[in-house]
Amino acid sequence: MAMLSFERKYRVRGGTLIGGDLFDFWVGPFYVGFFGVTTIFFTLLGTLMIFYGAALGGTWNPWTINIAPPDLKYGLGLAPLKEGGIWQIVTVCALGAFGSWALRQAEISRKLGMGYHIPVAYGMAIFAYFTLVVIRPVLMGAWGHGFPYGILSHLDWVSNTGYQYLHFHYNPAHMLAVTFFFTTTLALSLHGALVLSAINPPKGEDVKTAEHENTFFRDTIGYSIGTLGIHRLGLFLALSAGFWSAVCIVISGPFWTHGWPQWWSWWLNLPIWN
Ligand code: UQ2
Repeated sequence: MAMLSFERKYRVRGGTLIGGDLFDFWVGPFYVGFFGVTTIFFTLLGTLMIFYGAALGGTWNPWTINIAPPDLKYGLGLAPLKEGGIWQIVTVCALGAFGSWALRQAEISRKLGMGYHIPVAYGMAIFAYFTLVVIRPVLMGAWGHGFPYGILSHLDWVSNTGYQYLHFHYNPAHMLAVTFFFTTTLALSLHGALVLSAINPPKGEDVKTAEHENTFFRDTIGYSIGTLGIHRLGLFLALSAGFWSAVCIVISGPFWTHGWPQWWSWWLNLPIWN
């Protein structure tokens, strides 16, 4: 990408969290920074370990490649490389890369004098992954409770883990997470459709304004949340989906060991039915 005339204004020095101006430069369109370097380091090492694990696994079929966590007998200790140790290194690299990426987003936000909404939002996705591969395995006493890295194998893990609790859709936090995921798609489809309908008219017609957008929703449902409000709502819905996903898996095992349908016996046991 060519150096644009306005780039000079936005390519400002400083705002780094660590390393001063050591890596405070751009390569082509990309900001580097200390955390750009650590992102590349963890990504390369993690990817190499995945290829090493795949080479040991006896298949190069992308669907069936599997990097499995250690056996439960290794508890919270380090496992030999070929018995889950690769999974442990890949997990450390993944968290190192995701964390570095979030901090790089924070540095760029500081440079531009923006809020930290983007790293905070991305942090919710990291938190959900961290819950799956660190918080829950630690609470349950073994790294073997983490999920395997593979396209089909992680699906099998989700299915098996769900059936361990008989019917995962009775998990109240899972219900909340699913509801937030669906509501996110509803809000984004409303928003995307509304914006395109207003600002992408047929050739020769005028672009419509935010007043048209407000009026559409006031006419249809008597309420418009507004052009800023829809983005606040969208961020809230999406973050809530990630948050309740993390909650619904971390309570399964560490805080509830029966089937999820049984959890609802509190309802059947209410004294009001007497
Ligand atoms: C809106 C608005 C936008 C929008 C959308 C709405 C002008 C461009 C989509 C309408 C959204 C409402 C009424 C909230 C719906 C609630 C849920 C939980 C989906 O008013 O302002 O800005 O994009």
